[in-house]
Amino acid sequence: MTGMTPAIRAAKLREDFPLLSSSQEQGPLIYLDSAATTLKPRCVIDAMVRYYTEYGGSVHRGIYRIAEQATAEYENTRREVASFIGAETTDSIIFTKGTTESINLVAYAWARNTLKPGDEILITEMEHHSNIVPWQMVAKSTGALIRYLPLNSDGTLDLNRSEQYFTPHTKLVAVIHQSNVLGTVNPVKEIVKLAHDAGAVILVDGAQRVPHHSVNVTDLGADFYVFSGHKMLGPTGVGVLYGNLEILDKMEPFHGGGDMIRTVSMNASTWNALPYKFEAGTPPIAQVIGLGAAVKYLSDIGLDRIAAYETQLTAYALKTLREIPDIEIYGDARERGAVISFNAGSVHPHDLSQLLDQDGIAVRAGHHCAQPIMTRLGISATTRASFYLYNTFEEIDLLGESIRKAITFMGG
Ligand code: 7TS
Repeated sequence: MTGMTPAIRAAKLREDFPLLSSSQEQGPLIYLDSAATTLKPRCVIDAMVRYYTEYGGSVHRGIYRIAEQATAEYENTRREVASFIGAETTDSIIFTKGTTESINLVAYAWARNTLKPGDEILITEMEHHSNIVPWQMVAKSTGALIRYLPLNSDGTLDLNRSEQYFTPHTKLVAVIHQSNVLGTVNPVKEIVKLAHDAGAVILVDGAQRVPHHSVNVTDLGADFYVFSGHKMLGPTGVGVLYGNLEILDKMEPFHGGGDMIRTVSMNASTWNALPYKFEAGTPPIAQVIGLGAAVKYLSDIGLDRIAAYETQLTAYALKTLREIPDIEIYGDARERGAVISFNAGSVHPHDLSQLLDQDGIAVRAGHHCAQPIMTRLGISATTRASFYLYNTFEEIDLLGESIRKAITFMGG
């Protein structure tokens, strides 16, 4: 065990998460898959139950008490989110279904209407599929080209020959803030400058960053910043698109329907103001309210304390795993998040994760929706352990023991 003093008391905090005290067949749940989705604290679940049981009306419509309360809580989350990420105005905060939908919104409503044959979309070799596939679809429909910023062998971005990648042809840069496979934290502020100096618009995928580290979108200066509620203690079905007001203002809507219009005649419609222009139809009200509770929970603890604790956990996990013979860990960036991808001897990641599950340990095995990284590493899959504020040093010890057991069981 470690002699370090954790910046937060995970043992106390764990009481807030019902799934951590539920009894599983294999004993207590050791949840090491927060990069996929996080567990939810009681306050988030309660906030959604309260909406459904006490004031479950629709938003922006009814002129009666419960609808007005629903609207107030929904819009309150928008304020909480804006302040959480340092946005200057709530008009720049658009609620979506998640990171994937936020990226698709930009792909459909901005890129498809803007890019021309020969324009370049610059992404990186470490993107999640949701920051690759929408651009491939845009490229197919507009004639734009996709280029990839390469990786160094330590899993960082190779920005040495940036002038070859950021050119007058570059119209859009889309980059992951923190890798969901390697843990690498990219120098996003520097990349925003490179993009803007080249005259390009830049989108940053913050799905793995916002839950773990304070982010200030105003300071970063990216034109679009996207993330998901369910990876930051909130419910599934809600995410955020932060956007530069000038660009959002010029963009056509993504979806047409109720709430996003100002007027509708038989022949034509005009659009509502921001952010409603991009929120067509009845939104995920309970989920947005749940996200508000998650943001409040994280803010009350403090992102700096969470980040400091995760740095300790990750260092301890790296040390624990490196002591196991035949372990290969992918990615060795100096600045990294609480996610570790590895392979253990000749044991297939799927077998390993099944064996770990027998000890109650939940990790993810596979390509983690980032196949280009796997290609770059020359492998087809990894096992991935990812950590969050509720994980403990003891759980990492148990992970280490369970991996050793699995390697022995599988004969190396
Ligand atoms: N971007 C990154 C960096 C991600 O890690 C993920 C999900 C997404 C986008 C997509 O988010 P969604 O909420 O729209 O699905 N990543 C993972 C993962 O690593 N394991 O499962 C999902």
